[in-house]
Amino acid sequence: MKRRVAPLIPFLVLALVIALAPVPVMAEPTTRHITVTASQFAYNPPVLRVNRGDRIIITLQAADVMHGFYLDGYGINEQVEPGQTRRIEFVADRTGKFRYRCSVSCGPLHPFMIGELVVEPNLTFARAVGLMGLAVAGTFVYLRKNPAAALK
Ligand SMILES: [Cu+2]
Repeated sequence: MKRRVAPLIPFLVLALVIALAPVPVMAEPTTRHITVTASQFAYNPPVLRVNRGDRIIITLQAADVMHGFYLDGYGINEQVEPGQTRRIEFVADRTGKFRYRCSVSCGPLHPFMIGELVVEPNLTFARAVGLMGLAVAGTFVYLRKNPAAALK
């Protein structure tokens, strides 16, 4: 019995490591309400950090003149007049860095009006995939070393 279980020990140790590794960010998908203020010639905040799978609700407002919000990779292009707000809603389903830029010619430095959306991978999901892969590999190794077990 002892000898049969021995080849599984490395898998058990790895599984523990994956399951217990500290998570640097909250990985549960949530709804995030973010207010983005556009003014000549920047966005506040300039960088939005979210997790993959999050539902993002941006309230866009313009502080001075009319501005736009064009988000690369997500096909979002909205405009907002000063004094008004524009609601932008999407699910951050792609990991990576995406620029958002002004799509309304708002002044001489308009081309430099750029912000960045950072979508971090969902670590809970990565962890689940890792554990599943380990379980499959462990079963495979166990059955290779103990062909009799497969017949029982
Ligand atoms: Cu602008």
